[in-house]
Amino acid sequence: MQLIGMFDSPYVRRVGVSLHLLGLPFEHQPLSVFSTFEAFGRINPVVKAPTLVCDGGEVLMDSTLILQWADTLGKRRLAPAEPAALRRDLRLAGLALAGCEKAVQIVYERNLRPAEKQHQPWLDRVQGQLAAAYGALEAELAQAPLAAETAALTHGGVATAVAWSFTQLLLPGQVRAEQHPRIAAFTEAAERLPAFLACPQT
Ligand SMILES: N[C@@H](CCC(=O)N[C@@H](CS)C(=O)NCC(=O)O)C(=O)O
Repeated sequence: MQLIGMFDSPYVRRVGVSLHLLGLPFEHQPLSVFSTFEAFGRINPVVKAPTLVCDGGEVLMDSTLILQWADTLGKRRLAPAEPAALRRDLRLAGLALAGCEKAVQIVYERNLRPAEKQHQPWLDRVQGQLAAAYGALEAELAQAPLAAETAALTHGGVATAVAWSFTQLLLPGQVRAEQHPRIAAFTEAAERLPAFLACPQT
């Protein structure tokens, strides 16, 4: 299978890290949705990263949907089987993905829209949502910590670490590590694991 997209996207990175954890070999094509739009479009005309080209040629997109399928192929699963554990993991993943989405929206607003067309009320709203997502995620980890161990990682843990690393890299100072010590410490440890090292975001 081929994973299309760059690891500077938290969604692409989430899929790459997860494929490593699942022990599923893949070819990585680091095409950009911006600088190589046309080449990307020849593989997936919707130009969404991540895109996964399956061995049979089918083209999947959206990290959560790709991982739903990949989870059926590996020797292990990253989605917990037990309902209460799954519910919590989905809550963590949902908060982390909201963090990704809001961080991406801020980056796009600042980098893609001309300065005179930027709309501060929209930015204020998105920044509030970003803070809410990470505040709730930190509260979840205060209730029950995540283990940064290869065998223990789930979708929620992978999403938490890639979201935090992405947000810190692209929006330094926007969401402060001192106020989110559990997310920061978990991410620092997760980033040292082989699956994360295999998918560097820079
Ligand atoms: N919900 C999607 C979000 C994917 C996404 O927004 N990817 C960005 C790159 S970070 C993208 O494809 N942007 C180009 C575009 O939307 O035109 C997922 O989980 O995969």
